[in-house]
Amino acid sequence: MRDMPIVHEGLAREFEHVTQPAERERIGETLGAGDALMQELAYALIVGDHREVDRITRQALDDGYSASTVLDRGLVAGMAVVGVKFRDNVIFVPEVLIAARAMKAGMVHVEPVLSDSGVEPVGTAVFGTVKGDLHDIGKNLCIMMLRGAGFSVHDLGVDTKPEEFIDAAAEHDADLVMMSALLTTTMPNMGRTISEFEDAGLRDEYRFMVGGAPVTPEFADDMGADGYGANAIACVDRAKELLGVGDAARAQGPPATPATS
Ligand code: B12
Repeated sequence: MRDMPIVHEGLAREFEHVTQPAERERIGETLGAGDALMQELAYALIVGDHREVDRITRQALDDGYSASTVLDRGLVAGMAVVGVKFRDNVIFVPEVLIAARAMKAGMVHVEPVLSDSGVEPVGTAVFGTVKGDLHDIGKNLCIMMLRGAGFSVHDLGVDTKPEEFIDAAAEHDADLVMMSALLTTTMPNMGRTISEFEDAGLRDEYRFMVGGAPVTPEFADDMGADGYGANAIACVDRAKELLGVGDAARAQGPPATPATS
């Protein structure tokens, strides 16, 4: 195991909560790859200081940091530590909500940079977090990246029922129906949604993509999805593959999300 240097004192203390060797290596590497400013950003996110996240993200983008660096080494890396602390009962829902609010304070500044692809839409997607599930950070990241790659994406929000996917896909004449789930209890709702399209005789009208931390490629296959992606980059790549869109439209994107549980 090899930890990279974490120079920010507060962040180093927070990192002590990450005790599993594989997680220490993966998350430590991402945090350590960030410079002092990125580590300050990750720390501000972990402690839920949305004003600091807002300030540092703006400063970083003004200073010429790429959106993907800010996302990967600051915001997403910080959220990985939050995920570990939550799972290990070091923090609870209120603290996670506060961290999520801080995440959004940063994403607001990253979004216009990622979404500004300047190309004609290469495809249309409807994208929602499935019924019963309120997690939307990963979905929002994927949407930013898809828009940055030239897709027109209609955000259906969270707790999206199968009939809402069906209605939105028809309304927007979508090519892709994209679903996110973060809970093992809501993952099956992705398969149920596909079944409802099937029952309505609409299965072959669209391509279905699924993702979210607990989703595996095998699970995606089993439920009859056409595509799966482990992170926002894979989401864009697979979406382009499914629609036969070339690499030319590819925009800059953040590296993979460090999984934390
Ligand atoms: C933030 C968070 C919350 C916040 C959500 C705020 C928000 N606006 O999203 C709040 C506090 C609301 C919350 C609530 C709960 N949560 Co929660 N939460 C998390 C946490 C810490 C981080 C999730 C996150 O944002 N990750 C960062 C993003 C960037 O990653 P991501 O979502 O995985 O997305 C990436 C990929 O998966 C992929 N992707 C995502 N979607 C899609 C879709 C497609 C099509 C593709 C291709 C790719 C793709 O690309 C994304 C970008 O790279 C996770 C821990 C974790 N490690 O996941 C727990 C976690 C998901 N939560 C958990 C739990 C238990 C809950 C609660 C039940 C807690 C409770 N007791 O009430 C509730 C459920 C509420 C509900 N009904 O949904 C558990 C789930 C356990 C399980 N096995 O099901 C986790 C794993 C924590 C844990 N280890 O215990 N949570």
